[in-house]
Amino acid sequence: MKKISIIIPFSHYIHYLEECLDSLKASAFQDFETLLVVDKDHDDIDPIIKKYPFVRLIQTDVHGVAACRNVGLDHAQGEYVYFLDADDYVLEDTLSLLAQAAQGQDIVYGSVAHTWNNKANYLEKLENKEIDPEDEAEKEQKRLEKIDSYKAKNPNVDPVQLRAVYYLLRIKHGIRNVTVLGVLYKTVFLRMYSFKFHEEFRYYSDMTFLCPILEHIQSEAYVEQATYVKRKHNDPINYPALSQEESDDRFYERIRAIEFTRNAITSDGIVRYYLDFKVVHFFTRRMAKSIRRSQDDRWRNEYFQAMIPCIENCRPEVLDELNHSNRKLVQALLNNDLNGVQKEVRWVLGKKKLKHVFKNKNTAYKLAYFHRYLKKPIQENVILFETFMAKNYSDSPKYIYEYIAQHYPEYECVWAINDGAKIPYGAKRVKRFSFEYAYYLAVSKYLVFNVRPPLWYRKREGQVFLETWHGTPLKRLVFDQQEVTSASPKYKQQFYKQRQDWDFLVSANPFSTKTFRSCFMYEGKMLEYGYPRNDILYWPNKEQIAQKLRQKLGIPADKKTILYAPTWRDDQHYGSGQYKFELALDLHLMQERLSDEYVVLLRTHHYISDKIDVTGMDGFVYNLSDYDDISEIYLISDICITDYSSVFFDYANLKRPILFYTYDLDKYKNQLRGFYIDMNTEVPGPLLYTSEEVVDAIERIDKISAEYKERYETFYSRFCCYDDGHASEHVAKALLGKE
Ligand code: C2G
Repeated sequence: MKKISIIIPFSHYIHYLEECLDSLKASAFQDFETLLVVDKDHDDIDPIIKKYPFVRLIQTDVHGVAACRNVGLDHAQGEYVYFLDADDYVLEDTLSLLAQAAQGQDIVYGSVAHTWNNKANYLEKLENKEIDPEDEAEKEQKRLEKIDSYKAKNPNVDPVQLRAVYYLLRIKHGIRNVTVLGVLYKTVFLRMYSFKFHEEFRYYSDMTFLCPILEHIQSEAYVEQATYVKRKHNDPINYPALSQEESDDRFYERIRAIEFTRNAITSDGIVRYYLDFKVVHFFTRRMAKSIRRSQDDRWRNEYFQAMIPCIENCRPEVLDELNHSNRKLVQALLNNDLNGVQKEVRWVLGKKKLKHVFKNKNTAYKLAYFHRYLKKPIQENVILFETFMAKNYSDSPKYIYEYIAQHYPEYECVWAINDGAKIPYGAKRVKRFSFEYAYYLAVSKYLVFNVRPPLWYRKREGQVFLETWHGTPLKRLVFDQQEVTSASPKYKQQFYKQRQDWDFLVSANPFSTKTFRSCFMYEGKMLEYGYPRNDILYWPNKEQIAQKLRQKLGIPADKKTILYAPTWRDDQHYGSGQYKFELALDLHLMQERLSDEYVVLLRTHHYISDKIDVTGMDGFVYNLSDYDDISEIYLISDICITDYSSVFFDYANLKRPILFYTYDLDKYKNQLRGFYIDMNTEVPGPLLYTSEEVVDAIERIDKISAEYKERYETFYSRFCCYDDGHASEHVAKALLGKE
């Protein structure tokens, strides 16, 4: 007999399942059987299942997680049963830790960690201490205190039950988080009492299984380090987890599942106490807010009515323990006093908001935005521009602006800009996240951005939003990105909403058009004229511009230039929007071998907060990371070295040599992002993996150019085909309706 039967219910999202089964394959403990119970409504698993010969496939004609788990229970032959969801995974030692502790107890449980990431990224975050173990220790301390305080009040409580309830009902989380995951259940114990999931429930069946079990256990063990990793889905639009599904039925199901579970529990002990606690918690913490704020009237009508008997049915001591404000809320509900509930919530939320404003005085401009500026009329001739979160004056918005300023002076142009960049033609300047900024976000008729506006921006009827974006995509973006490691885990959801505001999106080539449609799920108008920021690369006076810039920067007339412009890495950051960059290019070696002929122009991505140390390299390395506009830098660069940055799509317009310093290609491709095109066969230059290779390549740059000539031409006609120096004109006219 195997020690453990692992039951995996499966319906959708095969990529998650693969990672889940991989985690079992990698488990240090292998004395288990894997029952993959396939829902009748399921995705095709044939393409992957052969890769996992250890899996016992059980095809069913049942539907839903509860029913699939029950089928699994019927088939389980192991000494213990362990539920694993097809979108989650275990760590290498999870099962062995549990199995070692399992010496005949009814249940043995570990901890459940929540993440948005796959296993590789989760482990990396753990190693980098981005997942804080101290937080866990604090939680544990609180749990122990609660256990002691309950014991003091109820000296007769069964200590085995008490401990398990505290850990497994996860008091701090709502009803939604009652989970059967992370636990070994002794199979004979389950069979003795015929414990089953109630199949009527889609979202809340876990409590129908777990609560009666907790009431009957006689022995248990807890192994904190045995982690079950529960994965949240970062794409609730295309791949929603059960907890992210929108459903009209969810509220009533919750109430019905609570009632069902209350009836299934026989005694009036600790399990019942905590179930009631959770009901009240749900009402005071979540439902009350929806009653006040939701657009959906059901919260104030039928849901409100349905909650009354549910709370009436709670044990009185649970209500007695509430704080003043929550007691008032519950009392108002029990008196069927909707106004009373709303008044109390308004008061509590108002207090919170005020506290927040006092604490973060610099967010007062948002209040002004919502309460004053959005009520002002839209100004028909005002255009607001912003590039890279107001960090510089550059990219396509700069060139669109300059075209408009020269040809349509009747428009009032406003630039969101944080530093001292010079802006010609007299545009008004506002600092990002200031009262003036909020004002212009609200009243400008036109908005031109190359990244997204702040999340709190609300597009008004009559506003026209032009999204220029900031590069032809090589790295996978948004909905094409499986993992989101750097941005907010809610990135995809937020993006989905924000991209609905775009009236126009700029595309530099047919490839971008196709890719943007898919990665942004964008169906709106595409402006396919090339990149306004690349116009300068075609201007007839580009040589003069280059000469002037070389002089300004003090680059010796007899030296050629090598631009090194790498991108940022999703996994290397200090805090939000602040990325680390460790220079992997050996500048000393370059100086040693190339300085007779070349100088290096170093340019980090705007996300990078590290200042690269170039001391002792004066006259050889020019750090242009703070220079506003990279397009101007292209004009003075004889060779461009990059990695996975979109820089090379633009630079290729100049038809000058490009080298790719891809020292971390595998990680970038397989773990961090993934690419849209094959770097090995489609980019217009060689992939180089060491500084020596880079230097060698520069020394024989003419040969390399000849070698890559054909590939460069194909690349040029595929990606630079729209750029002709007139993109700004076309885009500006489209924006202002002047075509
Ligand atoms: N850039 C720069 N200096 C660098 C890297 C980038 O000035 N060292 C500028 C270039 O204009 C580049 C743009 O920032 O085209 C975007 O940078 P990427 O490195 O491509 O990275 P990211 O900001 O993630 O954008 O579709 C494009 C993607 O969205 C990538």
